[in-house]
Amino acid sequence: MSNKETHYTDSDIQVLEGLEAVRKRPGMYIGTTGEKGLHHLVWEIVDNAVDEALAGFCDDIEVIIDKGNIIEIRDDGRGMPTGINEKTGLSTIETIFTVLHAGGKFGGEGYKVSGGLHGVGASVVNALSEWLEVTVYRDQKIYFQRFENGGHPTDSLKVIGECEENRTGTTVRFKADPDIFQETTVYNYDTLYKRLQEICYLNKGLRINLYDKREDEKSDSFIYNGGIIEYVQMLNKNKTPLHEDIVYLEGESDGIQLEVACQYNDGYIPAIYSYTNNINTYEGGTHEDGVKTALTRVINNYAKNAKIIKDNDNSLTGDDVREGLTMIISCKHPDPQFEGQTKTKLGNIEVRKIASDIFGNGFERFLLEHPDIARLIVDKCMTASRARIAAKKAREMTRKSDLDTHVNFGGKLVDCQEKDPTTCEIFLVEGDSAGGSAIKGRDSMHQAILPLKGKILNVEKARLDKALSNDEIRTIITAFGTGIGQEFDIDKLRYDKIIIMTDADVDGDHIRVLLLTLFYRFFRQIVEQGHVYAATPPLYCIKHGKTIKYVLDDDEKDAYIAKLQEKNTNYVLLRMKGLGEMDPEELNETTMDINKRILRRITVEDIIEADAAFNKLMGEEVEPRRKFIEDNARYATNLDI
Ligand code: TSJ
Repeated sequence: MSNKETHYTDSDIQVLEGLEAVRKRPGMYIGTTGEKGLHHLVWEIVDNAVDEALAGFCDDIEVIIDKGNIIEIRDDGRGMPTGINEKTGLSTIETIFTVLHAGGKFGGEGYKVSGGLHGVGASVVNALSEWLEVTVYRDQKIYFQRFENGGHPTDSLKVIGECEENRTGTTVRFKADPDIFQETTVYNYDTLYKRLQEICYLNKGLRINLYDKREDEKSDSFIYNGGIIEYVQMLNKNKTPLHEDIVYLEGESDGIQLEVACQYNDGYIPAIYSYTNNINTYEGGTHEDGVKTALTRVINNYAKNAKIIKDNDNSLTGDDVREGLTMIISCKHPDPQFEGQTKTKLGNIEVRKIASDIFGNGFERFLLEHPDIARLIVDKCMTASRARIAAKKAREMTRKSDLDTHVNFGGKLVDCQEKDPTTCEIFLVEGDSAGGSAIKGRDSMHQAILPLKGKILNVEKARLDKALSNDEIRTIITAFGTGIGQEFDIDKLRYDKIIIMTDADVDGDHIRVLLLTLFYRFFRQIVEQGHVYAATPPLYCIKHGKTIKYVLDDDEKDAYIAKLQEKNTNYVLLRMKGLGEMDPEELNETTMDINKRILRRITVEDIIEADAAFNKLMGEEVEPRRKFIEDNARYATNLDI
């Protein structure tokens, strides 16, 4: 045996040990081996093609879900380098696919602006695949290599044909290993759609085509020449913008790029989304802080210089200037530090000043150059400020009277006997008749009932001070015990669980969304700390013999009945009409009994999504509403929030 061969064998063993480590602990590399981890494989490969596009060498990326849940990703870039890597003695391509963390070192100059959550790359995907094939079109040749069983090459990189001179690019095709992804190897078209669309919004001019070649063939093509400007337009599509022109600012400093697009609408909830290297920095960070600080500073300065606010007036607060603001912040950083619980908070301290300067200077100029828009924005912030001050007064009033006498319960709240909040629950129940049944059917020691009459006021559409003069809302605030705004104190929450109990129909969904909007505005922490739930009343009751089975939806009903039919069991199917029509025992059994009921915990993201979904449904525009209802026909009576 020659030295060379011995050496090759050694490195080969080393290589496979690396990939074996990935297969032993996949979670360390892709987070989970569930559905999320499965899709992570796609992002890792797509990121490489996006990098090639951002380097300016590729226009089109195709993402194909093939029959059998095989993924194929193609780009028309330069084609991966086909030479030999000195360190490993293997081809560069084989190195990238078999050496852990090789991507960065062999990826050429220039920083990667995409980069996956863990930045682990192609070798991890290879390790977790039943098989993977790479084809490179370059120098009029077609190169090919195949790997099997978690990354074992079946042969070295080979030329398998010739191609036209102008044909270049890289294609990667792989099948996720079902031994690793035991939960599922089925890709979700919507998940790919949403993320690929987001990537295209964040990178103007980049085209990504998505194809589904499984049973129901479909395809979509994403390209946004306006980039994040079009992203903001899309987010505000079903809202009423305050001004037509979208504010767009960009700049670069020390290799750090920043882009911001924003537009105010006539609502009150801010929608500010920030990204770094195409990754949603959900927990914010220095880029977001810098921009927010500059926004508050610039608007205050403008308003003072224009003598709209006087020197001794109160300044506008951050909350005042963000009401109804839709904003996308996109930072591209050569060496991002991600922090926070979910590693989605940008930590690089130098970014704060860069972001503040780029946005601040640009936004100041924008206001000076667009005095009409500036006036609208400042007026809106002033209204927010006045409402905040009025609300504070109203709040103080609410607090005083309520704490003393509980008069504002107005006899509506039927409280529980227990005073220890950790074992108490409050049900917010749609309608008096359901409220009546809930009162009779409850566990009066631990369960309080607050019946709500019809639709509560939409706090998204109403001013704060008006919202606070609304009886229903005051009762809710008083019942919770926490106070709101600056007086808010989560430790005073009188119930561990706040349970929204509405019918499984469009009206019920609407009431739930209105309540959630209220919570989002006044009691965000209650939602964030997981105290808010939706009760899930059953849609059907199936009786057979002495058994009574409640089921939540049509799928569950069909499955249950199919089983009964298999066994030739007779049954009676009853559709549960509404909460109001259930007697107290039924209501208790199906929706309230802590041992039998099903509760869904509601998160802040749920609220944002539900709010967007409902805006579409309730919007004036017929087209988006029709499309939304068609797309979601299955959920029309049970919005998934
Ligand atoms: F990494 C990978 F295999 F997963 C992958 C890489 C998957 C896909 C779909 C595309 C790519 C990829 C890599 N597309 N384009 C590139 N480009 C390069 O690797 C490349 C090409 C030429 C040069 C050069 O300096 O000539 C440098 C690089 C990094």
